[in-house]
Amino acid sequence: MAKHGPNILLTGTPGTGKTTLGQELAERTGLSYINVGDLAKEKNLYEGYDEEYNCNILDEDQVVDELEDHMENGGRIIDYHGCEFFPERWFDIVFVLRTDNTLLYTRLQERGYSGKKLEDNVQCEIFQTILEEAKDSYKPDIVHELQSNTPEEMEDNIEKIVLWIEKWKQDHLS
Ligand code: DAT
Repeated sequence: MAKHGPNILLTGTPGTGKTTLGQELAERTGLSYINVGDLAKEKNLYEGYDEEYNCNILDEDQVVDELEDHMENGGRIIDYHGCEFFPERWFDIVFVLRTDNTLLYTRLQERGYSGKKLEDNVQCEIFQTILEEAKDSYKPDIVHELQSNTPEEMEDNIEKIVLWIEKWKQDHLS
């Protein structure tokens, strides 16, 4: 069955703006936005509990099973702070959001992160962990790094991706 739209992965360290970007893109293009963290919570897709970080451990296989039909239909925007466990074939394009360390630190503090959780997430950004993971998991020509420091950059990213989606639809659906 042909896809009715492209599948897009938005990834990056928590706090870089994936949710804001994904929801706005969905509103402007009609694609469906799926937040993997929320999906896991809603359907209880966990395989245990991490005592150190006080959070549930995602059951990656169950998440993949749950998303498979969505991805086959196409037109999905997936938001998650990791990317190596999704099948490579799912995505037409991958965006890795990046934020300056000091800005990110403040955003995550405002979200209520502190201590080790805050430090580890900022370090994840400093070491470009998710960018490297994306480059290792997908063809380099579909992985794009996006700066997400200011509202202007957010708007610029939205506009560029909306144009990319329109072009994809022209090339594949007409
Ligand atoms: P994520 O889904 O990656 O965790 P988010 O969309 O929830 O991130 O954004 C975290 C906070 O940062 C939220 O208050 C919105 C703000 N934010 C995100 N991207 C931004 C940007 N480019 N400029 C200014 N603020 C931004």
